[in-house]
Amino acid sequence: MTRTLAVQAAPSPFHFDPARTALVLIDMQRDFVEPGGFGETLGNDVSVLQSVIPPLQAVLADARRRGLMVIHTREGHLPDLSDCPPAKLQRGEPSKRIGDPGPKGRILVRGEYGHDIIDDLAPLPDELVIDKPGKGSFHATGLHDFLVESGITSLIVTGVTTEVCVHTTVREANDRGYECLVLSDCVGSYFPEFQRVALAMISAQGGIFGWVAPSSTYLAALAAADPAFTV
Ligand code: TIU
Repeated sequence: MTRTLAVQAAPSPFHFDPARTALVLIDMQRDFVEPGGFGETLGNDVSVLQSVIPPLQAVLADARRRGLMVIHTREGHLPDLSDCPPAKLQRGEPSKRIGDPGPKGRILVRGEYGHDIIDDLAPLPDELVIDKPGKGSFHATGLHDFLVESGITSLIVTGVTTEVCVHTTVREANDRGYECLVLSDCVGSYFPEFQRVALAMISAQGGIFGWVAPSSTYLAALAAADPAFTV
C-alpha cells in the first residue's frame, strides 16, 4: 500500500511513503563526536557536535517504534590501511594520523572502540551498518544495491558532519534518484557558518540536492498522519 505523507520543508513540501523510506544516521562515531579521535586530530572542537545527539535520539526512537528502516554508516579503514588514499593518510596532526594509536584505539580503523557508533545511538542487531572508506555512503559500499532490493526511494538524512559526509552522501543519493530530507537539527558541523551554508546549498535552486526541515516538523508530520501508525 502506498501512503504518502508531506513534511513542510525548504524549498517545498517533502512527500514520502514511509514504507519506501530509510532513516540514515551518518558517522555518529566516537571518532567524530568525542575527544581523542579523528575529528580532534584534524584540529576541531568536537564538543560542538553534542547538540545533534538528543534530537537524533528522538528521531531514531520514533523510527524504531514505527518500523521505519534504519541504516547507520561508519567512516573508517581496514587495519592494514590498504583502502586509505595516500593524501588522506597525511591529514591531521603528524603524531596522530589515521591508523596511529589514540586513547580510543587506532584512529579511524575498523574494529577499534573509537571507530564505533556512540552508545546513545547504538545500532540494534537488525539494523544495517554500512562501513565506508570515503566521505560518501555510496562510494565502495553495497548501499545502493541494498536500497534498490529493499524498494527504498526516500532517505531521511542525519549525522555528521553536515558539509562533509552528509553533503557527499546527499549528493551521491540525489544523483542516483533518491529523494533526501535532511533534518537540520540532526546534522552537525564543527563550523557554524558551514552548517548554515551547507543546509542552504541543499535546498537552494528549487532543491538542487534535496529538502531541509527541522526534526520537530518531520516528527509532527508522522504523528499527524496517525499517532499509532507503523510501516
Ligand atoms: N572532517 C569532517 O568534518 N568530517 C569527516 O572527515 N567525516 C565525516 O563527515 N563523517
